[in-house]
Amino acid sequence: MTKIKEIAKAVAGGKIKVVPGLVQQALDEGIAANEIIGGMTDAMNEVGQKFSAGEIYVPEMLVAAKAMKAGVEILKGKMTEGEGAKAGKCIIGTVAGDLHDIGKNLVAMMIESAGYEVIDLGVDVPADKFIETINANPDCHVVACSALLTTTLESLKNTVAAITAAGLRNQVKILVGGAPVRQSYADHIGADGYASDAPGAARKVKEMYTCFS
Ligand code: B1M
Repeated sequence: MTKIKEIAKAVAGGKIKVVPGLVQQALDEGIAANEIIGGMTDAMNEVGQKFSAGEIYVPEMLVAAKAMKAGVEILKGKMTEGEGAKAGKCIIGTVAGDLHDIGKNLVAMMIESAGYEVIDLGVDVPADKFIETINANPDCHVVACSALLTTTLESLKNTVAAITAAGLRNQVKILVGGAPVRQSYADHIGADGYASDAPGAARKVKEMYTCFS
């Protein structure tokens, strides 16, 4: 079994204590951080499919998530996204009603590794909290909102609308993403940008900052 497959199996099986060691071994063997993340993400997709099929339940999904998070901890600072980033700030959070944070954390790590200061508001973030944080950081020009449930797409829409209603669209660009989000939905709700994955999100933040230089 390859190291990546071994890591994926341990993540899917929720082996929280085993995963960090395997990830470290993979790094020591010269395997790139992005490849390790890819293997762990595939494992989470498999977990999601099993959940949909009724083969596993929320507790199993939760331990798999904890195992992946333990692996991601080892990779902090090892993910890279290009050179020559322009410094700036980015506020990030998972929208109200949504507790998923693995993807959002990866996006935050990637944006950070691209040279930006990240203000991470966590999960289940109400629109008001985004607004309060934008107001408290007038030098921040990008807000990144993550949504993982089809039911919280509405919350994403409300967050964009609230930031617009607060008159903050001249100060910040809004980037949206997460598994159920598409470019068409981002356009529909009036977001400034969409990315399907963490490296893409970091690239979008850089692009958005060029509007303020
Ligand atoms: Co939940 N869950 N979950 N879950 N969960 C999904 C999302 C689901 C698809 C599983 C399934 O049914 N197949 C399903 C949603 C179905 C739908 O909406 N149509 C689901 C469900 C139903 C639920 C509950 C309702 C279950 C229940 O209680 N009955 C519940 C909801 C809780 C809530 O949020 N209110 C729930 C709970 C949970 C746990 C708490 C147990 C746990 C989350 C733990 C945690 O995050 N700390 C969990 C997990 C682990 C999953 C799956 C298995 C894995 C999610 C994940 O971490 N993926 C997931 C199935 C799946 O995704 N296949 C599932 C790995 C991660 C790297 O990918 O988050 O997609 P992802 O992030 C990617 C991209 O989306 C993108 O970049 C990331 C990396 O490249 N991206 C962005 C993300 N944010 C971005 C922002 C950007 C740009 C890109 O710009 C701002």
